[in-house]
Amino acid sequence: MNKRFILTLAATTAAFSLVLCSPPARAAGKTVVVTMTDKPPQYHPDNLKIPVGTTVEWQNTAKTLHDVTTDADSAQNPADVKLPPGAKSFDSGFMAPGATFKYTFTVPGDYTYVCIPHEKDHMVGHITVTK
Ligand SMILES: [Cu+2]
Repeated sequence: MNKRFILTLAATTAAFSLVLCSPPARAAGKTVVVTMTDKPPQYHPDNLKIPVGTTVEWQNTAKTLHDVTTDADSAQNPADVKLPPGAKSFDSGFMAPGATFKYTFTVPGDYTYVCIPHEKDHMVGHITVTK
């Protein structure tokens, strides 16, 4: 085998690995970004309408901890979060500045999520997932 062949083989293998290792969500739907800020503590945008199969990536672009939860047991007020029937709750855990969290929405309906450290400051987001 000559050097050029080996390089071509390596490049082809790398390209195949990228294709094979991509999460299925990528292939199924788009990714929409929601950023998080400190002053005031908010999600941007705080209202989204997305088709089922879309992945939302939250990015903590702020300087303090934030999170994303639809878990009624974690919320200070369980009524602050909402899930459609059949959907499982999700929780990013505390996200340090620069951290990201992804979730792919597979169940249509209305979601309301909160940031636990800023729930009292009304750091709330809504997502409507359409069929
Ligand atoms: Cu927050």
